[in-house]
Amino acid sequence: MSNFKNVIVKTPGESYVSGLTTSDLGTPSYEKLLVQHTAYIEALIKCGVAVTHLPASEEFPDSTFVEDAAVLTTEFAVITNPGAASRNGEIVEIGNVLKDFYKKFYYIEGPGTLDGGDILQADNCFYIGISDRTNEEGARQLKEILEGEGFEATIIPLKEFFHLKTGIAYLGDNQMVVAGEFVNHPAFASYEKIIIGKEDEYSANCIRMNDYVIIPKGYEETKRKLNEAGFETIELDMSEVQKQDGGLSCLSLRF
Ligand code: CIR
Repeated sequence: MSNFKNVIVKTPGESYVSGLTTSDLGTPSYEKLLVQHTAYIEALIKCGVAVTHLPASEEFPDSTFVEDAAVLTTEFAVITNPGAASRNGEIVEIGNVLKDFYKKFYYIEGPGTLDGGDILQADNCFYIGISDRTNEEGARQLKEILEGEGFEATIIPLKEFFHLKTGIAYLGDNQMVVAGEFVNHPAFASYEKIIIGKEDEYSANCIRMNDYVIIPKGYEETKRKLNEAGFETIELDMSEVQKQDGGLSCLSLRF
């Protein structure tokens, strides 16, 4: 789980600032966003992965959030069927790029919808959130694909979070970062938990990348908890990403 060799990232286009959001944090600065995106790529390189860097697509304002277009394992790729109409076409480019890395593909098909942000892998177990973007049929299709490939899959209807991974991250070695509705959720009872408080909730979307955990900047409690648990952290300013409901995991496909 923490042994990644490749990542795919995509430069945000200028249209990013008019993409989808539910936040009231204001309009992002495109210039600041590009600086933050470049720092994100540099952090991934520091973690020792090869970066496939896709150019911006103005016709898809949210397409820098590449995580939503696919679910990847070591052996196969699942191309999703993103639940937001304006984002659905993003799967074409990602599907093409993944042909350089995978031979085996599965597809989520309508009426099923599914966003990669709703999928969390913890070793042999997958957790599939049902959200405004991922519906029951999409979740059911993915569960069937994963179980057919020998994985366990648990469906988790979300109560508050935007995507499943908005509030949870797996660090490897049975350790789970959890916030909000996941803190006492029975599905995660068997994990060793790093609990993130309400005010630090945004930092629950962090990513274990090989020897590091990348976290958003400005969450001292989260950094302290992770460092105490033995993880080396890299902090990144995510302000312009957060304004469009995005987090660290959303900006890459890691495999
Ligand atoms: C959207 O609404 O689709 C984007 N503005 C944010 C997507 C964030 N992606 C993720 O959490 N995986």
